[in-house]
Amino acid sequence: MLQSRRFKKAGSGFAIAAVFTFASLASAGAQTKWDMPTPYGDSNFHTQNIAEFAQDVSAGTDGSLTIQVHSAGSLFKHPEIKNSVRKGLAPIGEVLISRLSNEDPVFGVDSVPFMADSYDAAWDLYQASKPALQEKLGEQGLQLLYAVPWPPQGIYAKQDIDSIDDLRGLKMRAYNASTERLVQLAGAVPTQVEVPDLPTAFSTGRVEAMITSPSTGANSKAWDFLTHYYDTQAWLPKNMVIVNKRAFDRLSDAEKAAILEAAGAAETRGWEASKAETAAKTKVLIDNGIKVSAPSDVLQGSLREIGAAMVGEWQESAGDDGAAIVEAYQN
Ligand code: PCA
Repeated sequence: MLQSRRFKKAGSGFAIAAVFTFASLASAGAQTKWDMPTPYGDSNFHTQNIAEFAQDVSAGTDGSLTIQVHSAGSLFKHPEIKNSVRKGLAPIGEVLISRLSNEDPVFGVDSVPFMADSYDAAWDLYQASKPALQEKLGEQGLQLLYAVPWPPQGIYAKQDIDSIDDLRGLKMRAYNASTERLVQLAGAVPTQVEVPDLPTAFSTGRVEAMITSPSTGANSKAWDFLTHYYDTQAWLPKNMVIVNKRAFDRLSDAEKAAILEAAGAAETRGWEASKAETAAKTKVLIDNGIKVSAPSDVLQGSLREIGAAMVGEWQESAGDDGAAIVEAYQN
């Protein structure tokens, strides 16, 4: 159990109280330390936002609750983070929501190509899908604290991609079920690779192209192994911070309030940071020699066709939950 009540609540053991002075007893409040696994590296804006969130929690609880962030899959690898929080091995953690779409299509709604391809649309879709998201997490004893999108997703390659045919046969990196499906529908070959493993996967030839954000491209120094970026703005997948409900319920009311307040601030800050990140990291790509361009009309047309097919597939698999989300989104 990584979560530790380091010290028992003051007064819970009278033998200890007997040897403490009154003054030291008053300062010896309950101390809780939470370990927090996250999938992405320290230079990433999501991780930096989480570091600020952790500071806010510590400040807001006068240090009675501290969160230690374990980034880049160092405590639990990305595919294990959700279950580690569910089981209480870690009380809190971050995951890409759509990593969980194999469990339930509701988790994949933000990664269906072109369903919501701007920040405004992504926000509306988040609001429309939040009740279902909270419900699905709740069934697993998990609670949503906040969610923040990645910048819009585009295509990285080592050559010109003028039409979808140029992707045919390429070994393309995938990061969730929907990128895998998109790659398949484009006639390319998907391989799942976590962000911290990207440089190795490219340098050893396991993959030769990918779809991700300017953020992840810049953080992984894409210019070391890729040359082209096409700004297709296909979707904005979100990360979420989740907490184990039992761990949350054990907190004091003041600690609960502090964590919820810090989460609200992190969500607002994160959406703003993501928008700023899009332009900033696209510039980093350009400055390092990546050829950044808009996709050709034919390429974008084919991607939109694939997107439309995937919207259909998603709606079919998501059934009534999906229909409710789409209806709320359209209103
Ligand atoms: N970066 C993450 C998810 C989406 C993104 O922009 C990744 O590439 O895995």
